[in-house]
Amino acid sequence: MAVELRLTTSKPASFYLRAARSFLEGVPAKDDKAAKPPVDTVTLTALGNAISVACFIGGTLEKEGLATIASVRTKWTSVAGPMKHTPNITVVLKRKAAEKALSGSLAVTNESTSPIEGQKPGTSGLRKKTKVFMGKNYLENFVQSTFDALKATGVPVEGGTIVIGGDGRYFNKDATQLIAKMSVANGVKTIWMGNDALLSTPAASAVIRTREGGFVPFGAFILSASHNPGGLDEDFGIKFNCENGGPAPEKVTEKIFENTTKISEYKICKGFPTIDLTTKGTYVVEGKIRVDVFDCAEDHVGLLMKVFDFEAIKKLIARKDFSMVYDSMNGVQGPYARRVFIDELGAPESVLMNAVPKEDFGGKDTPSHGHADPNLTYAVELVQKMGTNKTGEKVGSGDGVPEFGAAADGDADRNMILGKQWFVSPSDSLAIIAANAGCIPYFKEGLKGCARSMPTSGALDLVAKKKKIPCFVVPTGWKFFGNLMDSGDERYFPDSDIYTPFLCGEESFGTGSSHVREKDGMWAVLAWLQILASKNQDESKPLVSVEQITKDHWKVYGRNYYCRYDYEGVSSESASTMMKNLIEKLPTLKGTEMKGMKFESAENFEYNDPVDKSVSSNQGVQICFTDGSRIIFRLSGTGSAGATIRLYLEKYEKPSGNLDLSQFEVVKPLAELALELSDLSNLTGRNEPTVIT
Ligand code: VG1
Ligand code: CO
Repeated sequence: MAVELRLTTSKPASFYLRAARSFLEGVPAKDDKAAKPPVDTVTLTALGNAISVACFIGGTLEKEGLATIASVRTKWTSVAGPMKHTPNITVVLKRKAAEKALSGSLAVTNESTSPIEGQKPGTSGLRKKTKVFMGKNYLENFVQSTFDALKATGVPVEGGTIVIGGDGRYFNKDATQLIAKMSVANGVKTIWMGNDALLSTPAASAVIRTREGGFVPFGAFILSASHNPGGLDEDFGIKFNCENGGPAPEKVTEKIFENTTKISEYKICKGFPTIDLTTKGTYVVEGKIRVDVFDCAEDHVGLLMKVFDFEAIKKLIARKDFSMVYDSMNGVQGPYARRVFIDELGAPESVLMNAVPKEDFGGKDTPSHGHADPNLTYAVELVQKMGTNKTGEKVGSGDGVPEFGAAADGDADRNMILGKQWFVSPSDSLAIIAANAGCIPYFKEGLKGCARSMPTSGALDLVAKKKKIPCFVVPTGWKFFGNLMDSGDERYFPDSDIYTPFLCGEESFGTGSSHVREKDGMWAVLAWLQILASKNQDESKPLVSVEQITKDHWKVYGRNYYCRYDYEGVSSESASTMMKNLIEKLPTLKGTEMKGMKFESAENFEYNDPVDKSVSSNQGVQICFTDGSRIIFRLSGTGSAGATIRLYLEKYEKPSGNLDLSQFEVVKPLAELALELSDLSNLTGRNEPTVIT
């Protein structure tokens, strides 16, 4: 456990000393109060005159032998008032009794290696078959190439702190230990790891941004292939997140890739001990390298408790007419779900489904076939429980069906939202959260900006327009939201306009905000629960359901009927040919007609980042029609073999129009047009998509 104590001059130093001491020693049970276990890390932060208090407490507790001062950092922070800036100190204390001395050798060896083809990171890191990753030097080459790229761009790797963790899939633990050995060889002094080598993607981001006062690590290696099945014969992946907690931007991933094509040696401390990840605490290796193993959920859940009003959500959950289930799909989310729903919100155990992380996410014999992918196709168990079929239509009478259901993917950055016999499409979910943002404490001053990926439906744009806030359209992949969320931040873009607090999302079941720099599956679920809580404060009135909230939204904004077809496992050659032909055709389309539909525009999407002015081209083919409909083609960047073509279809219906049709039926004519235009079936040999979401 870790806690932060914010020291002020309004209370005497002795008060804080007692508080710090009782955290480090723990408190025995007394009367009806349960015992509090000791806390391993106490972070003291102080401004101005309180700085001396922090030094006094740190010094005293170290002298007493209760704690070690692990680090002292000073910086200038901006404050309101005439001073504008004030000095700030962060003193990190580690409980002495939780420190374990470990021996080993810190000798560095340079192992020779040679480039391995195909190490180009995709939409979200590098993903390949697990056996490929386990092959000689594969992981080593990528990790060393990353360190080299960081060092070349001035990132303080030497003496720095790194975070390592993953989604718990097969090879996660071994990879974590290997990266630890390589990190030390590359000059890292402190390693932070979640227990059992677990860290969800949003949690890794939260650890970077908040642990020990925030922004201590220079980055994180996250071991995940997201929802791709795990196992020896399935997929593995790795991505690097930077010191802002967000996925490495293209300029970094390009440098990493370039390094992988030239690498000749990697550094490793072969004698660095294997760390026991099952026991939380601090390991001090040879008196020099600190390894902190901490509860994977504590930082993330701590942050979420500041973003949301947990008390209000607790009341909703306690309502007799409210019930919910949450499917962690045997990915990394289980421990987080337990902490949030059971420990903090007081929900019954029955809320949790598949809450034990497994190396194969349950494997082939489970209803999801090991695809920890929260959508109508793969989250079979949850979808059944919620009384719908895989096209989101109502099945059965609805008796006994919970009011709310949700799921996460393998690395817990995705979410699916369901009501009783009701599916909320991710694009709608994003728009509905935007429309109701005011009930979330983090947004109470109002949203300053929002964004969606290009293929995500335009439902968000309609809300932004009404609220008069900027709405950006970025390429697919969370890394493109990063600069917008760092806008106006003194560390990165002090002179840009400020768009935070910021809300963003993708059609691919990803939603999040500027509280971290990753999409956040738990955040989206809590956002929905907060909305439900705010609409259901009076227990004597009937429950306002998820279905009702969605329909009310459509009545105001209209409905963006939306659907995505995936053609998985097609040959890379045929997929590129199709895209190439399509791109060539684009300039001839505007103003012409096909199947009674008139082309309004046709482009190969290019993004001009408004914050750092970088340009990303070739981000998908977007074709718009005069009636407001859209079709988009792009190639997936997350597969581990072959190619996946994604076809996105959208048709807008005004508030006065028919809002109650099936989205899958409404977009069918658009799909037919798209298939004819692209000649997809002839070129790839595919008539039907493999997955429809
Ligand atoms: C897919 C989604 C994209 C998402 C990415 C990573 O990418 O379409 O929206 O950001 O996965 O999500 P692609 O290139 O396959 O379309 V995750 O949860 O897989 O890390
Ligand atoms: Co994911």
